[in-house]
Amino acid sequence: DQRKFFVGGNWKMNGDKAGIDAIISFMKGPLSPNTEVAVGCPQCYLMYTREHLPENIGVAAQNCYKVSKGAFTGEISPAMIKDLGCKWVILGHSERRNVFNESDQLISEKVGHALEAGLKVIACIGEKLEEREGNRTEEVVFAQMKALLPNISDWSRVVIAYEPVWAIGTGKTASPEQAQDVHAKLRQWLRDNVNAQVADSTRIIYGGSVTPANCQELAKTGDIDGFLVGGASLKPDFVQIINARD
Ligand code: G2H
Repeated sequence: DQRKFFVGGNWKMNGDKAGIDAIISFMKGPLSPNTEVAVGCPQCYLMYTREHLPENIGVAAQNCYKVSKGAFTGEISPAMIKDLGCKWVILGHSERRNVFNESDQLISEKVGHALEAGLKVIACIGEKLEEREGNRTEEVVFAQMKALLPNISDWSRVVIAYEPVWAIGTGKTASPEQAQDVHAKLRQWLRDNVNAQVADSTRIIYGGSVTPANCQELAKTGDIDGFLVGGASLKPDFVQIINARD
């Protein structure tokens, strides 16, 4: 399989040092060697987490800005993330898009700069409930992909996370059929708009209320190459999700 199963955690704005210690202790439990793992942690804990987590688990920032330094109060750059020894950044999460009004254009520029600076990127896309109900899912996710395209210089360092907004933190997971359907369309989109090699090798992971109870069925479909896990990544459940394919 040219796409190694990838499971990302997204702690969002949760945790403190004691909580991170607890997560680190269950992350030492046996993890499938067939899964690549990274955890997205709040920026103030990036260094602490990187220093304490086993080396084979990646650490991701949950956001960054589109330039390397300067007068941008409150922002952090990919160069800073790298300087702490972290290799990943999550960009375009629906909470960044919808709570903080980040546009397709800004997210695309952030992805471009993060890649140029040498980070690997988990780029998130996904439709809202009213868009799905209006049969606009394809149109929305294709537009999000199109916006990213001009700034992606190296697809081998990009993981696409498809996260239907109506499934995020709601306990409503997309069914394996619903998720697989969108993942297959995204892969076809890559084939048509980039090339066959990128379509075949790019991991497209699913996010939105993934739990130990639903991860195995989702992981069996042909085009779901892993997960981005929010709530469940704070609990030992995360290990079961990492091991979903075993
Ligand atoms: C979607 C997901 C992680 P949760 O945001 O990115 O969160 O698993 O809590 O729905």
